[in-house]
Amino acid sequence: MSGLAAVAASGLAWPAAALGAQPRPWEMGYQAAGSPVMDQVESFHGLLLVIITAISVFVLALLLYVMVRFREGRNPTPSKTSHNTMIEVLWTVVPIMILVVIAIPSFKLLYFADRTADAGLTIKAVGHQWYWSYEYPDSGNFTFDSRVVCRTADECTQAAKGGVTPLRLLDTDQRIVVPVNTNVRLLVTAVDVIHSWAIPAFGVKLDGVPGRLNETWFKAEREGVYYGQCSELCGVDHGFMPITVEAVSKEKFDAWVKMAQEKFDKVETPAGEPAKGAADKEKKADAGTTGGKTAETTNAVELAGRAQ
Ligand SMILES: [Cu+2]
Repeated sequence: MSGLAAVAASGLAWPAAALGAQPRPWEMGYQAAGSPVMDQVESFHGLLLVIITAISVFVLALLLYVMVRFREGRNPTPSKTSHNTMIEVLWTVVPIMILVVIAIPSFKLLYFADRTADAGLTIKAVGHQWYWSYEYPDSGNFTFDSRVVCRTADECTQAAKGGVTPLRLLDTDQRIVVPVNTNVRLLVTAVDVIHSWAIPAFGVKLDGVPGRLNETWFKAEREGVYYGQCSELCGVDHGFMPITVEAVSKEKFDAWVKMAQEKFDKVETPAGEPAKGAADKEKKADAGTTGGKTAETTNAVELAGRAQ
């Protein structure tokens, strides 16, 4: 594939997510972190795991000791003691100290994940029943829809391109493309019901609430494809509105933006009135005319899926 063709295909084809992150069968831990927030989520998780394990082992040991040492056979006349100042102070102060130890990194992480001061790019994600649309307000203000490619193993096999089969329920017909190692400000909203934009490897899970604009950020630390799904029950096709982010080099991203500015529609609706534009889009989508080729093929896939 020539360089230019590779650029044109970015966000469209489905090569394996070599360096990105995707769920794997029987995975027990997290997907490999791909953003600084997720790095911190992981280390916070590590701290909590140590604390809760220590507490559980300590309580279990106490229980076992009491069951053996103070059983009726060994301790026929129980003590009538009802107060012990020392131990009461201890079981008040020690848990407070544990909570403080947890609270400090917890609040640090909350504020760290909340927003970034220096964003190199802004993306707005809009949840719809049942797909996501995206806007790039500071890259030419274009917008596109992103729909699930295949719902069943058969559909995925049929949708294979160049010997690569798209991931079931995870790949989209149009990926979000971002430059690698760049802070991306992510704005999330919705037009109908509450959705939630989530990419596990970025440590991002943010509700899209109609009439509100929520903010968070991520920085893809390596090139590749990152997968996520809508994470708020939003209706019958909740499980069929995946999120796919492709992180590419800055040069590739600039070339993609140029292509995207020509290919995709401009955002027409003024800020603060997402519902109207979305309603028009829905009508167009029903007629099978939105967004040219990709929307048509996906609509066909969607209809096939519904018919089952
Ligand atoms: Cu949803």
